[in-house]
Amino acid sequence: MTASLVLYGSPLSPFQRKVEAVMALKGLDYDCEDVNVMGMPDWYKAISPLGRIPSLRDRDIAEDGAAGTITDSSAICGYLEKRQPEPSVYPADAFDHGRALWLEEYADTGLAMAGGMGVFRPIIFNLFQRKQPDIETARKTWNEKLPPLWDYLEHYLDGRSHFIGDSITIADISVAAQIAQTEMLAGLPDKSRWPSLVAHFEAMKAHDCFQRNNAGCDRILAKLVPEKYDLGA
Ligand SMILES: N[C@@H](CCC(=O)N[C@@H](CS)C(=O)NCC(=O)O)C(=O)O
Repeated sequence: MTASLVLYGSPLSPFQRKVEAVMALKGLDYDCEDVNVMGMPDWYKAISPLGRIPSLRDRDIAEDGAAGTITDSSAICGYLEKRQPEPSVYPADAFDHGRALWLEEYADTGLAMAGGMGVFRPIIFNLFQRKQPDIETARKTWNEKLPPLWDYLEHYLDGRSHFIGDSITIADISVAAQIAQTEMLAGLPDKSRWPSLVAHFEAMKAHDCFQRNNAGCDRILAKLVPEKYDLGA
């Protein structure tokens, strides 16, 4: 039986990971359809004019074409929250809501630019093209660009299990979705320097809401990256 919701993208996208976690947390069933980011088909460009994954289709709205679709992980998660309000992933308190949106943005831009463009792409995109992984760029990013980003999150958490309140919000999901992007290739930041962040990520990665995406990534990476890279200085 087909699900009402279809996610177009790839499990390896941290933005798809974020959306999958929100859908899983809300108990929403969904189908996945892969879209190749290195050669996007025209039918997909019509849905995502900026040429990005993921996009969501709600088959209850429309079965084909651009109708019934929403692109951009933040827009999709905002839609899902209205479509299936419980459990909520956005805090009810106005100020906390704003803070959650900020951390989502911090993850989607700060962590994504450094970890995605500076570690994930130089390794994986090269491997997909049967080239040597660009370890020098990845190592420089890991040692110079990522530590200040992790520092901010470590201070924000300050020993707590969640970024805001005591249940999972879009902030926890967005940060973990991006940390996963580097963890799958190079492991975790040093636990002695970033203990709260590492504990937070380990708990989030083990949570039910990430399991389907974890399995999807493992399937793709099993042959491509049999061992993690050591990017430490
Ligand atoms: N703001 C977008 C960002 C999505 C994004 O950058 N996706 C990447 C893959 S992880 C992509 O589609 N890149 C294609 C490209 O840059 O050509 C979101 O939240 O969904």
